[in-house]
Order: sequence, then C-alpha cells, then structure tokens
Amino acid sequence: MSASHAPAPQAPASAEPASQAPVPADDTPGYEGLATFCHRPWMPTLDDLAARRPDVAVIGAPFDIGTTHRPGARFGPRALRALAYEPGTYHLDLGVEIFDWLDVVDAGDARCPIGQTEASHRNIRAKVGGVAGLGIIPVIIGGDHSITWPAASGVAEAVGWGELGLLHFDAHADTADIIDGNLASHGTPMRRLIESGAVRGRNFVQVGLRGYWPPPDVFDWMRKQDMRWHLMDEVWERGSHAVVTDAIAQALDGCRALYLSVDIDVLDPGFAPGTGTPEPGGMTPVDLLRAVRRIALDTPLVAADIVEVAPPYDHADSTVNNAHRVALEVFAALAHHRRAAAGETPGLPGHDPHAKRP
Ligand SMILES: [Mn+2]
Repeated sequence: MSASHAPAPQAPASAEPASQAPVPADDTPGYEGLATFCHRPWMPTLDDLAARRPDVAVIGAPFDIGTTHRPGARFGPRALRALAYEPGTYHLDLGVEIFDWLDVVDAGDARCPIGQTEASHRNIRAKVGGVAGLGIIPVIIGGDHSITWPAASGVAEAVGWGELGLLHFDAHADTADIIDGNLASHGTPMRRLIESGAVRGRNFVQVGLRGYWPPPDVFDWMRKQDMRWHLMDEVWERGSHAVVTDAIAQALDGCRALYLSVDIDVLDPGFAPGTGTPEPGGMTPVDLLRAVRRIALDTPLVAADIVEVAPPYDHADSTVNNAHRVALEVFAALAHHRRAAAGETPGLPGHDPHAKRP
C-alpha cells in the first residue's frame, strides 16, 4: 500500500488540556515557573517600585557571614521563594483572598558581595530605606540577624529616627557589644540600633528569649537602656496571648510606627531545625503565627523581617514553610485592613478578628 492511501490521522482521545497557553502566574503551582516570592511580580528597581507603588515589597538579604555558629542563611531568600508549599492565597481565618486586596511585589535582593559586611549592610540599608521612603512596607527575608541593623536603620531614616518601635521574636537577645572583634555580628544588631538612636531602648521589646546566652552583664546593659524582654519561661507560664498584648503596648508606648523582626529560631528547633543557632524549648508555630497576625492587625506596622532560615540544616522544608507563613500572616492582616477600609467583610469561613466569635 502506498503512502497516499493511508487513512487520515485521527486526533487521539486525550485528557491533555486543549491549549498550552501559559496560565497566569498566580495560578501555577509553587514548584512551577519563576521562583519569585508567592509568584508575585519581580520588580527589582526602585524606579519600577516608584511607578507601581505596591503595598508591600519583599526584599531578600542573602548575607550570613555575621553568624557565630553554623552558616547557611545566605540561602534563605532563595529557599523561601522556591521551596515553600503554596496551596493557595485565601486566608481561612480572616476569610480574605490576600492578593485581591494587597499589592505585593518581589523587589529582588539587596546585593551582598561575598565576604564584605560593610558593603552588604550598606546595600541592604539603601534598598530597604528606599522602599520605606516610598511608603511601601518592606518585608525583608534574611539572611542572618545582622541584617536587621541596616534594615531597621533604613526604615527609621524613612519614618523618623527614634520614633520606631521594634518588636523582636528570638531565642537570643542579640544585644552583645562585640563578638570576636565583630561589631556587625548576628549577636550584636540590637545594641547597634539602640546606640545609634534608630530605636529607643524603651520601645525595643523582645519575646521568646531562652537558653544560655547572653551573660548577665549584657542584661545589665539592656536594663540601663530601658529595654523590655519576655523570656520564653514567661510565655510558657502566662501564654503567648497575654505576653504579646503587653509587648505590643510596650513597643508602641510613645511610637507611631512598628518594625517586626522574627528570628525563626524563636520556634522550637523541632519546628525550625534549619537555622544557625538552634535553642530547644521554643515557641510553637500556632502561637507564633497568631502573634504575628495580631501584631500586623493591631499596630501601625511599617516593616518586617524574617531571618536566620538556613536551608542546609532544614528537614522536609519545615523551617522554610514556617518562615513563609510568617510573611503570609503579615500579608493577610494587611489585606484585611484594606478590605475593611473599603467597607467589605470576611467571606466564609472567615471571622472578623475584632468581633466576638458567634
Ligand atoms: Mn536567634
């Protein structure tokens, strides 16, 4: 039989989609496409941000040479963008489709040249400060905790030097003076912020401290600055809700703007093994995520950072997913505010967080 007598080819029955046209980025699974944070638009220049004026800009700070024990947090921003489980963007408790109400973009990374603390910190301060200066809320993903020194300095410059409260979740106070000759260690940023006047000591409030560091002379210095802290032991005794209520009031006493800094090691290492200095006996995710939600709901939040995610020590992406959800709680609370301002209310199964549950 010659080829000319062959039957015409039939299209096979198939379950394949009819079109291979690209689906909108918001609808692709987390593991597909470009690894921007939550698949949000990539907008790495200040000019683009100034033109769009989003509500929130996520900024990576891939820097970890300030760490005192195991390094690896330089890989945190990439892991948070690429590895987190992204099931959807509807926050069940608040009943809000987050990105219908809140414009979030991924502003890329502050450049952190290898091995160069001063240049890296300078770039972080410039990028975060530039974003805050546009009235956009920066959400910084670290990186070791030393990045909070330049990041919060940049925010204070934009919103008022000394007029920024700082609420700090951590196993560690990070208020040492000099560690191994290093003023810019991840164990010293909070002292630098108070010394410079960027944040007044009395508005610097810490939650979750525990373990075996720092020594008493550092707590003496903290007390002289009128810093307030809530040990993990107090959280365990009183419960996180009561402690966070006090911490919010203390951080905002005389301040009109709040910076939230979350070291993921405030969680117990069972939930967050992927971190540089794990300290047993920490918070649970259910308590931390609700605390972050309340803070974003009930304070004039102008910036947040999530630091010390070190993916090389993570298991099953547990640390990455917990850190990612800290950011989502911030986003959802801000989306709730914008929706409330528009006169809308939560959809099912959501609940107004300030109303009595029916
Ligand atoms: Mn820490």
